[in-house]
Amino acid sequence: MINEKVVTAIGTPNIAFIKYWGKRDYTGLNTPNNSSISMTLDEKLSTRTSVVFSKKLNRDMLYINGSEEVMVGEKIPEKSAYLKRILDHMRRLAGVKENALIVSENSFPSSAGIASSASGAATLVFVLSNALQLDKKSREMSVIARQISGSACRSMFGGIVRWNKGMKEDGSDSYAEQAFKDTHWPELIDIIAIVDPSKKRVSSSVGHADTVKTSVLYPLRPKFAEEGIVTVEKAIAGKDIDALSKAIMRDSNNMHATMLDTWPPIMYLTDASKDIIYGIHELNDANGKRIAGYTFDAGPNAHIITTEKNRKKIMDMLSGIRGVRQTIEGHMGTGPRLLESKDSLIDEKTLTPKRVQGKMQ
Ligand code: 2P0
Repeated sequence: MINEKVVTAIGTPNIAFIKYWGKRDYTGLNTPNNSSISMTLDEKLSTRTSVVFSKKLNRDMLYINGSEEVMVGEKIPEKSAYLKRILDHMRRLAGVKENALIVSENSFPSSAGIASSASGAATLVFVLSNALQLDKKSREMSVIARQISGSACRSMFGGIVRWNKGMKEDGSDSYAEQAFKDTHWPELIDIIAIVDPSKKRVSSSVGHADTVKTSVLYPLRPKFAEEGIVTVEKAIAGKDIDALSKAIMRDSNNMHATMLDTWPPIMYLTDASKDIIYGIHELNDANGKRIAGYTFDAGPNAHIITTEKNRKKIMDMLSGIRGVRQTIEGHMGTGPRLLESKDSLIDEKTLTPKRVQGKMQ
């Protein structure tokens, strides 16, 4: 029997230092062609999710940022279909039959253009696992989160997280694990420079597939990425920002090169992104050693990885670049955690979201 209590959790995004681009499987397993490694960010950007399972609910209901997502019927959108599949899977594991009300909110500034899928999926799996009393180890939860969105598996842990690609066809050995605690290198920061908040032209899911299918450069990438992980782990162990910066810049450039080599080409970087790339190289040259590195996901916004003592130099450089609209400073995060009932997004008496369409309370 499920206890009909509302459970609430908070989770955060991550920024990959060595990136995931290209899958072995396109049936929803999201098994990657290479391992990846990332830094989980702190709660400045976060997802808060509440869930309740109850006999009183006559269907599953999911609200994201104040609006209801379609969870039933044939017209169910692809994203909701995945969520529904994961919900059903976790309910089966727990032997629970009751319907669920799930309410999720992102704290991301709507103008930020920062993907929230990893944060959202990781928080969802974490909160469901707790509400269903599944007593899952984070590693097992990462395997589930991976199936909603690959990069989400890395947000199941805090600190520096490695997602091992695994070998098995069923994906059971493709899990994330913590490589370094969040306390290992607290001075390491991610200055996010927003240059374009609009929705990307090519979705990651389509991009992953098209690059693997058509890029002649792509076959070189998995080995390069695996070597990059060794270099990144060594640099982080030694708190070596010079070596870390080089490894992440080369990996980002390598991934974006395979994107450009995709047919038809995928181009996420804009002129402002390129100005930041040149700006970082000039700054590093002027310092006689690397003090920062850039990395770009499937979009034009820059993540500049540096240490706190170099913050001002980076900010001064960014202030000279037209097209930088906003900067957000991210620190190392601790991974998802439960919140108290006062932070719940669900009214326990009426089993309804505390608000629909509007601002987070
Ligand atoms: C990453 N990205 O490692 C890389 C870098 C974008 C570039 O993971 O299809 O949204 O849901 O598994 O996780 C974006 O891809 O793709 C991504 P799906 P996902 O962070």
